[in-house]
Amino acid sequence: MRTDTGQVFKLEDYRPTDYLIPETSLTFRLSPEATRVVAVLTVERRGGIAASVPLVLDGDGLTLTRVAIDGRTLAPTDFFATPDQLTITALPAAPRFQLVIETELAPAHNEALMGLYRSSNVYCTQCEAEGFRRITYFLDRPDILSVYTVRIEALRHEAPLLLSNGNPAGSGELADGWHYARWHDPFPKPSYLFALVAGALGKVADSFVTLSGREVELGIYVEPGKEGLAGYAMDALKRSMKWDEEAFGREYDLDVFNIVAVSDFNMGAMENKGLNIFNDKYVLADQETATDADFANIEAIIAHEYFHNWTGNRITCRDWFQLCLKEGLTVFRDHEFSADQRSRAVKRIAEVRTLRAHQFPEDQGPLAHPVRPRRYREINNFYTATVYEKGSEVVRMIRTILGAETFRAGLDLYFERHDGEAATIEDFIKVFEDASGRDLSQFSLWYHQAGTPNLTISSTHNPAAQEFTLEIEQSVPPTPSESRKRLMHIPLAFRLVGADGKAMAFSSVEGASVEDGVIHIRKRRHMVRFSGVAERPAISLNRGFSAPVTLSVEQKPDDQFFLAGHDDDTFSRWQAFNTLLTDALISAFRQVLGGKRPGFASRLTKLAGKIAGDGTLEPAYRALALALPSEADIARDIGKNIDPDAIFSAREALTAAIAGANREIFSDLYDRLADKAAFSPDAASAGRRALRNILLDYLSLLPGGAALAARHFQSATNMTDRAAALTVLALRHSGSPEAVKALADFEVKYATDPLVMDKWFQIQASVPGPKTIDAVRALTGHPAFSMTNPNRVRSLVGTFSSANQTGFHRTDGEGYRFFVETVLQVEKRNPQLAARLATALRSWRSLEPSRQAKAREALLSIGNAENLSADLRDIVERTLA
Ligand code: 0A1
Ligand code: ZN
Repeated sequence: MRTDTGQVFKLEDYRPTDYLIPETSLTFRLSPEATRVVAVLTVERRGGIAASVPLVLDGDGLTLTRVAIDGRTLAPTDFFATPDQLTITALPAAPRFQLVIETELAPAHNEALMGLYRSSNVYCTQCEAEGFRRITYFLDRPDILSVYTVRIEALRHEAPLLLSNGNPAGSGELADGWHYARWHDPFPKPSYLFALVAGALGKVADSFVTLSGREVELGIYVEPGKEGLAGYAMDALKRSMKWDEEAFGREYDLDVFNIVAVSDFNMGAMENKGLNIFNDKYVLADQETATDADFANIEAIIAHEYFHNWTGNRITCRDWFQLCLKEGLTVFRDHEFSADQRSRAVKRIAEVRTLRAHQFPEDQGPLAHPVRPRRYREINNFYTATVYEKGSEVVRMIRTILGAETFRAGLDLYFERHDGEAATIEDFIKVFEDASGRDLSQFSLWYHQAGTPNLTISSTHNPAAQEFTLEIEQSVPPTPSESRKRLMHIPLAFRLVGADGKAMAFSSVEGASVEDGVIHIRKRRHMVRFSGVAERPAISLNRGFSAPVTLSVEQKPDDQFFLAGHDDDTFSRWQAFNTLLTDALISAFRQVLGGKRPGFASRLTKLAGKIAGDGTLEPAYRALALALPSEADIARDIGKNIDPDAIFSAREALTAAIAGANREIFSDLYDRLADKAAFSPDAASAGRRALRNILLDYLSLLPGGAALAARHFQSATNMTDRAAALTVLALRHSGSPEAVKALADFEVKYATDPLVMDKWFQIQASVPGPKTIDAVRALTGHPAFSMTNPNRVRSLVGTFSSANQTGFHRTDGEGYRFFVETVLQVEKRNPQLAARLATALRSWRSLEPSRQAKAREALLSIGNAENLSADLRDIVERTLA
């Protein structure tokens, strides 16, 4: 484990290296305990650098067995090696030489899942961000682009399949049952994109003909026997390849494209050139084992990794501060893909919900950082919602400002100008400036400044003058180490809506630049005056969520109700209803704190019924509208002095009120939505299931609810319905005979399917209330649970600590004690996973004082543990700062 050195990496310290490595040839002789790696590097000294300047290579826990230059083994005095660095001082005078480095690894003991490791007897690698240095000494940074040739040797019976990046370049038999394969990747790439897989795997094969008529062989490799579960992933891959050609003119460039699913993986998936490695959760699916959400995730992640081939691989990042260059842009691309494959309106709402659930709390808490950070201690901790999701929103805003056509011209220029390079955010912004002739310098603050901007907006109407005025004020709250903020350029899409629900015209506007329905806010305060507005309009703001900001709007409830029923922008219509729900929940929370029973306006609860039954709206949209803001959403909007129990009661009360007010509509619709057709994972069918399942959630609160959910569970013909019913039983009817039976039946049925058991762990970890901690503790001893598998840990421990507000924040601090124990236990093997778990307490300062004190104590006790990894120390110290 890499312990913390306390070193802080700074953007301004970036310097190009003195040496380059244009060619890398690697030979692996694979064995679980002692794998030999021979790296033959062509090293080039840059012009102007003296031969006396040593070559300093990165390592991480390496065992060096030999170093040679130009065929001569170096003497111990010619170099200095530690497990974490190799410094060679005796270098040839010639500007180009061949360096051979031999190392020995024990993949079977690599539990951090970085570098070369074993997952269920399969050798695999993970090199982003700095895992390559756990394989060999190298200039392990993304601006060192090298052409790789790889030879893999293994015992044929142990590893019949040998894969690496690029195209196959030969294979054959060796003595004693060994065999080998060679791979060559003609595209220069950074070391973080290197990959190797070797083992016994099942294959699903297909092919794809590119726009220019080249045939690409496609392979998806899975655990033998699971080939039948890879069909959806293959279909998603082919659709992604086609879409990238049509939407962005990007064609695939190698002869093969392979995907391997492994069961031990720290993240979702990895875009290694020509050889994507996936967490098997995001490959394997059928109706029996995967939910509609799983299908949608698989489609999105397959697309995301594939799209990286251009945005990340062909054009990579100069340094890790530029991570959003590949991630923000690639998330934007996968969002667009899913929007085109599914429903754009529904997709946008789902994206915004995710952003608010994950990125807003990050931006509003101690871990806030700019989309392009300027410093880090541990880069693994910067694969964040800010870099990914906010990064994508920033790209979306560029498109909003430039218009779709100019945006596309800018991207074309980006591919043309920077193909084969390691680029920066400045390069990225420049192509859009050049393509549009606009100055994006103020806009670029979105990359450099942390925090979620807020817009305070009020309006006045002067009927005599036929003038409607919006007073808009922007503010960006202070964030760690950025107390003073500069004014941002915020593109705010809007519409004035008349009583007939249609857009109201205006004759002129002054006070801000307004183009194509977008107000460009650039100053602290704008008075935006619309002339020729006879009647007072309702105002639809931040349409389509044009900017990732919070709004404080003085809006009359009547207008909000009107927009919730009439806004023609589906996102804003959803938003209007969601705001009404949030406002009601916040006042209910206050009532609960004041010892009162919360009450709700009947026009609100009735509107829920109206939306549910509105056949003009897509079922998936209706399901999203009926999903109340989560407890965490409510806590975030309240902001301080959070009592999770009071939030829970308020939310329960509103759910019951909506169910009670709409009994007949809901139950009638629930019956009508029963699917009689054969299962299909398409968006429309999934939408109908989503609506029916949320109706079940409401109906389960009415008399006979547990029995209804039990019937739903038993008659389910797919995992979406089965898991939804189990959730309702476990969460709403915890401890009931129906819940106990369903949980037991599920466990028996899926005991040998780890990915399905994850759902079982997850559901039980979500049960609200003080007793859940005991169940979670007990489940850590379940035979299907393992502290070494990231998916298992996230399902049980991760769900409990980041998605169970009442259980985790139990008043006596027991949830936090469990959290400290498990984080420290996980950290010993897998620091990256532990650091992610530890972010569950990032919003500790918004808790009420007693919980806050206990949460702080928990963080301090992690911080005081000995030999803490760089990953965990970084998170804990920033959270406490
Ligand atoms: N680049 C991947 C994410 C990723 C990052 C780090 C990893 O290992 C520590 C693995 C994957 C993506 O964006 O999909
Ligand atoms: Zn990515």
